Amino acid sequence: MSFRWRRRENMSLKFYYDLMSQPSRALHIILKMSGVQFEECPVALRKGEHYTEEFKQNINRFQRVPCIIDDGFKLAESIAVLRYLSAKGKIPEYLYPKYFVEQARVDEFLEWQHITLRVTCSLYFRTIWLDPLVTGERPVDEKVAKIKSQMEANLDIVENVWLAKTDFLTGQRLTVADIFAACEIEQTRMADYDVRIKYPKIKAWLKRVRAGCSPHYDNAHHLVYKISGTAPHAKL
Ligand SMILES: N[C@@H](CCC(=O)N[C@@H](CS)C(=O)NCC(=O)O)C(=O)O
Repeated sequence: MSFRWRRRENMSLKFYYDLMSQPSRALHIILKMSGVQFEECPVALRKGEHYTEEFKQNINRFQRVPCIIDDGFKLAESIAVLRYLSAKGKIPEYLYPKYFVEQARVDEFLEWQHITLRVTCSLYFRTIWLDPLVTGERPVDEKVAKIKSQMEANLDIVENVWLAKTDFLTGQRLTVADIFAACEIEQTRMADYDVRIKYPKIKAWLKRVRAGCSPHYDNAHHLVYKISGTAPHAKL
């Protein structure tokens, strides 16, 4: 195992992440807000560090981030990590409720977002920003239009359903649902998409989420802000 990932063997929770990854940022913010002691193990996806045999064998067999190793227990999938840490009493109840009815509402969002908001926002980001960077080729206009409309169909649902009556996605208080969603939506900044223009409720909600997670939100997003050329306050 590389020296970088072996620095502090005595720290029982190791968190592997890349701040360019949406679920990595969400978990990073949640861990910081929860006051969990953990070893920071950054993984540079752009350098392919997750494709090494070492990463596959010793860290995550799926070769993705985020993931953790807790006292030798390896776990991938951001939502599984969240639930595991919550079951261990590491996540405060206000972020991930323990009462089953309230928890079910947050879970409803976490289950909904995977193949809706997450898939379409990340596809937009990949098509407009990542793929052209890798291939040197401009995306086809028709493809961009289609992907944008698929993404906006889900942003419409966030605006008109999840945020229809409440300040946050699952009620009047910030939970992990808001943090996961905001990190997905922020990713589109790097592809020059400004969600705030068309979606006033999302715009106001993002402001609330950022304030509620301060200073961890900006710390986790510093790369996103830098790449997108928008200062954290820009257009907010
Ligand atoms: N469902 C997973 C998604 C993990 C995922 O897609 N991670 C991406 C970064 S956002 C990754 O590691 N990609 C590396 C690759 O596909 O090569 C989760 O929520 O943790």
